[in-house]
Amino acid sequence: MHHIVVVNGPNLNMLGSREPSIYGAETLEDIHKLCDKTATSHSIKVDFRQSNHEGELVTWIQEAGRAAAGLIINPAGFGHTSVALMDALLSIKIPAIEVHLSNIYKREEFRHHTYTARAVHGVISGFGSHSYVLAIEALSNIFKKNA
Ligand code: CA2
Repeated sequence: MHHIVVVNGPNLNMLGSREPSIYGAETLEDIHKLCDKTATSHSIKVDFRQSNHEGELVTWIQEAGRAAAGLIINPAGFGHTSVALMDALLSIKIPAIEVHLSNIYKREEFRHHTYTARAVHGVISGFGSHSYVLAIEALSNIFKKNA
């Protein structure tokens, strides 16, 4: 069984409480459950995490690089600002996929660029919680190809 880490960045713990028109009505716990269900159907085990602290996110990316088969990251606001998260992602060899709930290219211009996108296999943006489902499926395909 492959083991993946799903890392969620700042403010995503607030999902479901505000801005449902942009981010949907689901809570982060709902997304956690959806990831567990999707991963199980692909024989993948998920370690699902959220932090508001950049350094903690860097540590989790490094740990995933040592211990997991793949990484999914919603860097949230840090994607647009953090060279440190980009460097952490560049330092790991496992496939990593960046996800966003909203379509960042349809929103304010400052959201169109993420540093993290330079360091990941691919980016999935704009499908709400289904972005996470698509990312798990993409990792599953990569694992099968590399088997
Ligand atoms: O669309 C996404 O997933 C984002 O990563 C979400 C980030 C935003 O900064 C990115 O540009 C796109 C924001 C996450 C904060 O979500 C909240 C949800 C409810 C209430 C407050 C914040």
